[in-house]
Amino acid sequence: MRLFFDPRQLAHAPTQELHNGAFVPYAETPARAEAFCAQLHAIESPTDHQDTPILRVHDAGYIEYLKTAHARWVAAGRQGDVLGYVWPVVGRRNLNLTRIDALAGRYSMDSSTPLTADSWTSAYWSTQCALSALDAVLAGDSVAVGLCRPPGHHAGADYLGGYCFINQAAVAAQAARDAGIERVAILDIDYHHGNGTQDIFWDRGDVFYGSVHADPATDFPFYWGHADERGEGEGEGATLNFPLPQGTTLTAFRAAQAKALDAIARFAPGLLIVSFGADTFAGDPIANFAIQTHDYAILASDIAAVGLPTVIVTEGGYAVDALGDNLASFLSGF
Ligand code: Q9C
Ligand code: ZN
Repeated sequence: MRLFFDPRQLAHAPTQELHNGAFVPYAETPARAEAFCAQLHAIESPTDHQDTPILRVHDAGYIEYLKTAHARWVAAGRQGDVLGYVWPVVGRRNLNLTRIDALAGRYSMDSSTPLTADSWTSAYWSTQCALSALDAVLAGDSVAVGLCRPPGHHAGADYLGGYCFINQAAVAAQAARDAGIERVAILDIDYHHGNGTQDIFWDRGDVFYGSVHADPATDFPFYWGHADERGEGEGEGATLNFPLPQGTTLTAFRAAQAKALDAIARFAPGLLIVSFGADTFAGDPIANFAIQTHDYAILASDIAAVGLPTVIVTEGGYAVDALGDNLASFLSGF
């Protein structure tokens, strides 16, 4: 199984995030990626696919913002990381404003995702890992892994959020479409709903999105991931959500994942992309499911049994000391 990681993914290191009204240490640390790599062998450097596949999914103005926001922040006399504080409420006009604070609201969906001078570089190489894993599978491997950090599934076409800047799963899915695969399915089993991935493919019938996650009535990102969200237009029925209550253990999670996998099998994709988050782990510091380390091998076996060529990208997982074991257990199921 080929695995891809680039040390430039470690550079992005915000110091703090706004959490429940106070600044706390940032949960999405470079140490997470070091924990992935410590357990795994023969990790390869990704191939550089440039910006082109990223711009197939993301808005050009948004990508320009990611590249320049920190320099604009410094030019405005600020210190520390870029963080917005005013958001355009749904329905406000899309004005062509240039002040950094206006842009920070325009291009984000939350206040938990500080942008540093290195965020673009780390997110860029995280994305190249997903694209390199896709290359391996397109060349005939049955499964390959992008060790993606920072993660991606909360990032939409024109917004960052939830520790995510570029949506690796979405970029890989679109690249697979562009390589001639007619239908692509994304299975998202991070603790949180992947609002960005859902938004990007909401009205498309060629990319299926199925997610098992904590009920957004109680958990981030709140405004996405409810069971009645099923896509629209040509995408109607190609989005499926399985929200679960806090405290969920393997049995209920596995049953929900089985429903998502049944729908994926019926969709008959040429490729499966798995957004894997280990924040469903019982010991996760910011989440509330109760999956155990050895459970991940069982969940992965169920996915592998569907028999689709599979690209795995990593999303969340914040119990750093257990993260390497949890990922290794998951990969062992393949
Ligand atoms: N008080 C991923 O797992 N922080 N993102 C919420 C709640 C955002 C998690 C703060 C959690 C995002 C990829
Ligand atoms: Zn998550």
